[in-house]
Amino acid sequence: MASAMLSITSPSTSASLSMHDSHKGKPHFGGSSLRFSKEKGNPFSSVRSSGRISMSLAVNISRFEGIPMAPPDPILGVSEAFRADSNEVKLNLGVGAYRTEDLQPYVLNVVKKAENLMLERGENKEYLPIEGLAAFNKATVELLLGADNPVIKQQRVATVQGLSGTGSLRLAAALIERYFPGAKVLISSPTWGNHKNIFNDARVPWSEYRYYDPKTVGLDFEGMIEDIKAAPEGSFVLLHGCAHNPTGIDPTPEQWEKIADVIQQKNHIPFFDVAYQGFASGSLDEDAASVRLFVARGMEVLVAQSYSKNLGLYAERIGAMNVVSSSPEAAARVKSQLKRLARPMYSNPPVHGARIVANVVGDPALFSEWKAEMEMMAGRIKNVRQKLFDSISSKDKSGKDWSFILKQIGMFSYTGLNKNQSDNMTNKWHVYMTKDGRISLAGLSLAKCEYLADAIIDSFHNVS
Ligand code: PLA
Repeated sequence: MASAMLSITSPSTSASLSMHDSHKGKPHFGGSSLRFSKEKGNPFSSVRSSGRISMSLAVNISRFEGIPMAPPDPILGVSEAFRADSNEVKLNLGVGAYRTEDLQPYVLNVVKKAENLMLERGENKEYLPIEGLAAFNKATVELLLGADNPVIKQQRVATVQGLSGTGSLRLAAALIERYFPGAKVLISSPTWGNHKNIFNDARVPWSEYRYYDPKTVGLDFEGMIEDIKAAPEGSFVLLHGCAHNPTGIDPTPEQWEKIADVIQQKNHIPFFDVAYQGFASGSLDEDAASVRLFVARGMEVLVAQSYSKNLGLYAERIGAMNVVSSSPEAAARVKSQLKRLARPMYSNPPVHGARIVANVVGDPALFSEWKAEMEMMAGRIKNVRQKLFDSISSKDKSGKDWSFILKQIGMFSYTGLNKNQSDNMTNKWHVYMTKDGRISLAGLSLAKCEYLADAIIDSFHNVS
């Protein structure tokens, strides 16, 4: 609430007035309403002279009065609303965060083992170099491209540790803004909601290419190719490496080849967001096939990586930005600029998650244990996907085809529910989800599938 202290002095009077509401009872002097002088250093205190009355105005209205309330985040805001709901049946299918069958958060065993190793070694807490932990950077690029990929041996990849997927994308956006002024980033329609925020904040122009076809509940491949072709030469094309968020629909290997053809023809630069490697299919290699295909063609490629999902390191903020370049010299220059951009933003990245990744990937026993745990997580999601489909198909007598649920991959299902229907899911059924109709199957258990099926059927048929 605004409040202001007003003191008025004259040879004969001295008065003090306090205002607690900027709308009601606002005093007017000589017909002019209370205004703040912008010329003075402090815009909220002014001294005015009016005839023989001199007014000294000390106003303790907040300096942040002009800052409006921001809307809740469309994804993370869902978790806030979920926490505020006291109903026991509530279900959080908003954010993509893996839960066990008991709907509890899960810390991977390999992560605990890696942390024990770190304790035993008594690692210190010194600053990392700006580019991050060397052992992590080596491990992460090898995991992405395959350890024997020639571009690694030829030192053609600039890899810097980033603040998970988001921070890595943001760093690359800053590089684009600085060295490719005016270049556009093409993003899929729809895409992960934060992509637009990232490029907006970095002042990088973007436009959308067609991706999802609601009629087929599948990929609009023709539209995608047309839009990529029509974009100005040398645009960046943002692609989801696997498990497209939010649709769960990926191009086939043949389609990836055609996408690479057009991108090459148009001299575009592919920019991959790899947030789910190993989490979509259960195989690290299979989920990196799209990126490797582009790299094998000799193309220059940007790749942001995240370990939030595949190693469950959400809060550790560990990921990387990789720029595959056509020469080791170009890679060295790009890396130097990524470091230069990172230094004033966050100086250097956090060490804990980087050590976990380096320990897990660098130790053959832990590495194979990780792969088994990843398969287990991906498998649990596939099981609830199947059970949800079975439950909906047997309960819904309308004849609607729900088989799209089984065609989607990764942790999400794009249900096709509109905003009103999604609101009904939350308001009536206490199922928390994003308003675009996306549900995170990683937050669902087999036991809750029937309940969710009832909620979806009700929302779909009874709400328009
Ligand atoms: N890229 C994509 C495609 C993502 O889906 C996410 C996370 C990220 C990057 C970034 O994750 P990170 O910064 O933790 O590495 N998307 C989540 C979470 C899982 C979120 O919105 O932040 C989602 O629910 O969509």
